[in-house]
Amino acid sequence: MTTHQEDLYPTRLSEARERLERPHPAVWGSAEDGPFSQEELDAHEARGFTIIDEFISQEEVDRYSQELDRLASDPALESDERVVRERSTGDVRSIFAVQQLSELMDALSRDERLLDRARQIVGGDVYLHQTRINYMPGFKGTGFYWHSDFETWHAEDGMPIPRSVSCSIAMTDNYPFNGGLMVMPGSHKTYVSSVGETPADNHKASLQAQEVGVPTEADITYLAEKYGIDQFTGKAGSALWFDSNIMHGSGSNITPFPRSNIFMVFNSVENSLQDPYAAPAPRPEHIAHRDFAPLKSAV
Ligand code: 6CS
Ligand code: FE
Repeated sequence: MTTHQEDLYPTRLSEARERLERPHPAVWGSAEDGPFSQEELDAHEARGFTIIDEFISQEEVDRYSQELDRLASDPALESDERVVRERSTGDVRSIFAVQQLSELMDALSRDERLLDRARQIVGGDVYLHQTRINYMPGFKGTGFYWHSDFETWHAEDGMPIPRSVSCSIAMTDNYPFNGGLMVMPGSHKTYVSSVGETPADNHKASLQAQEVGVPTEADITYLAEKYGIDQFTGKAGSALWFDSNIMHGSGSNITPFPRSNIFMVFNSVENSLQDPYAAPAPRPEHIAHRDFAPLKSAV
């Protein structure tokens, strides 16, 4: 485990500090490096996210949805640490490290439609930092309070800088009313430190409901007034590519319509995890992968 040269993104502090204008870009590659055009890359740099409709086919949606159902009902995973359950119902909330549990998910993580875009955005080779299926079941699926993924990955996993990108593929239709993801377009350019130490084993609580590392209401108000709030809606099969530091969250889902997605995080091999910057110990491997070998395309 390597130690830190410097901490450009301090957080989990004993007292509040000024919001920080991010010194790093969101986009590290250029139009020649992959399928995104220069206009698309420029828009991603400005907004911090990119939506691609019909990213995968309906046939793939059907096939992956069956796989999600299989994983969620597999008795062998009943008490597996990769399965996170809803506090109120015990329903499956998320499953982590899905590429370890499913050949279909492993192949998807290496699909060139994902790898080429991830490499283009982070500039060069990538490895999987995290994969997750969020089930957001109907009626009682609970949401995710406002947060920056990078703030957690920096503090608890030791990710040095925000040089990683997430791809969230909708497995069900994302309506405005069934717990769809909200993002603040452009907020990835501002880094918000949080106050409060990270407790030991924080992930055991945070993956059900994050409380440590979330921004203050004043910070959320500032960002919402500065950047606005966009709601990601889209048909099953659409993809949301988003920067690791964009402020996002989702409401709970009381409708009958689940809002499930497959979530894959690609980190630059030049940004591999060090010691946590603000936690007593690194999170377990199934949440923050530490195999930094470049991800190879599925042949
Ligand atoms: O802690 C994490 O790594 C996870 N937490 C949230 C709410 N989003 C990113 C990631 O899946
Ligand atoms: Fe998140």
